[in-house]
Amino acid sequence: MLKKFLDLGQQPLANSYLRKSQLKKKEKKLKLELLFDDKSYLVSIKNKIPKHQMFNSSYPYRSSQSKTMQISFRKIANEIKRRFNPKLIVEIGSNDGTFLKNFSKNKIIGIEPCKNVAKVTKKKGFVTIDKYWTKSLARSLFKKKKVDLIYSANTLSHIENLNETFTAINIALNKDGILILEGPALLPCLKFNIYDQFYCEHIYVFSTLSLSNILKKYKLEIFDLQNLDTHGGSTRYFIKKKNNNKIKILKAVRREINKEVRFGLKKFSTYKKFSKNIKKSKFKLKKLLKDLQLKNKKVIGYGATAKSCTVLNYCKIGPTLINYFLDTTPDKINKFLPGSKIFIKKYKKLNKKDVDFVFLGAWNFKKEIFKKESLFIKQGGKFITHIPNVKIISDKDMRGRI
Ligand code: DWN
Repeated sequence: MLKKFLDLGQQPLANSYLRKSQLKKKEKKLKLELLFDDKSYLVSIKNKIPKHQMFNSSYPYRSSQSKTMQISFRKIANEIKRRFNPKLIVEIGSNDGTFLKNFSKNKIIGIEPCKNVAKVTKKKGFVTIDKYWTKSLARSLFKKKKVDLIYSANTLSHIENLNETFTAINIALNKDGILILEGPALLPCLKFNIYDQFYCEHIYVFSTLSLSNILKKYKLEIFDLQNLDTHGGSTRYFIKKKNNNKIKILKAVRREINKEVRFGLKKFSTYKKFSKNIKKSKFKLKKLLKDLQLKNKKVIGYGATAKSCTVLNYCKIGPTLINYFLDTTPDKINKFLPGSKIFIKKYKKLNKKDVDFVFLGAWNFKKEIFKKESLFIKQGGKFITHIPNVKIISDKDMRGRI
């Protein structure tokens, strides 16, 4: 049975950044309500936006905009070569090629439906299919020549039709093939109050429990997994076909499921507790920003993320509390964040003479950001975060202890 545990209010489409000419226009919104299925343990959002309204030829997100992701993708690419030595790889959701660029062009095919992003890897000479991953696409590409390994990062959460996705994966993958899925993990979200992983694009946030239940239907099973720091806490799943007995299931899988059960991922009360924490977080963040405003402190945002769209609209934070955001992404600069209509400026190094406090919209990259902004920190500049709790980050925190 589906049980609602959190209502994050009316939310605009998280990656629909506004031009100045659009500020007066009505924005498309959805009521962002989180659901828990007490049978499959799957967490999802109730109201879904058609995929072509989100993933189209003006999609702004680029995975290459963070060194953390570049390093993470390079590491897994090297592990794949070492551990599996695949002849043919498919990446579902190849974005601007931060993962696929680690392979020779004749070994990998990118599937990227956002045409503006697919163009980036096509221009670099990589085979890139700018279509959604479907059964018919899998049949047309891989009916004869099967694939040794399918990799997909931060994509499965975005795809509503899981039946289509996994049926297509089974069509494409050869019998000893490996599927590697990674994405934001539910356990850290619940543990560290990461409510901003939920927005229109993230239809699901998976746990090992819920993903295992889904995979069973497609005769697939997890044989290994790794927990990653990326995106505030992700899990990377190594998956095989059930009838592939050449690979044994490692203890890490059972250990992770036990951890999730111990934390209470099977119990609705866990989600109700999370919901209470988020309501407190909303109150505290608004109060902190209002106090700083009363003291005439200058507060800006850093990283105009899809996640920050959820926070700003849930907490009703606008330009009077956060003056503007800095971001490195070309397609976001000189636009406005959806809903809050906070302006996004081209990134430039932080300096205490311009600003007193910086709200971390990209808190998931805080270590990378603190390294980049060491001068601002030395000048006494301060960062604000809401994860895991609302606070002004102290120097002690920034000395890598967080
Ligand atoms: O799942 C998704 C993840 C992978 O990326 C997509 N649905 C959409 C998107 O979510 P996000 O926007 O919350 O992702 P990021 O990777 O947390 O976004 C980081 C943002 O911060 C980018 O706009 C780039 C920017 N940034 C910056 O301006 N300076 C990032 C870093 C590290 C920096 O130093």
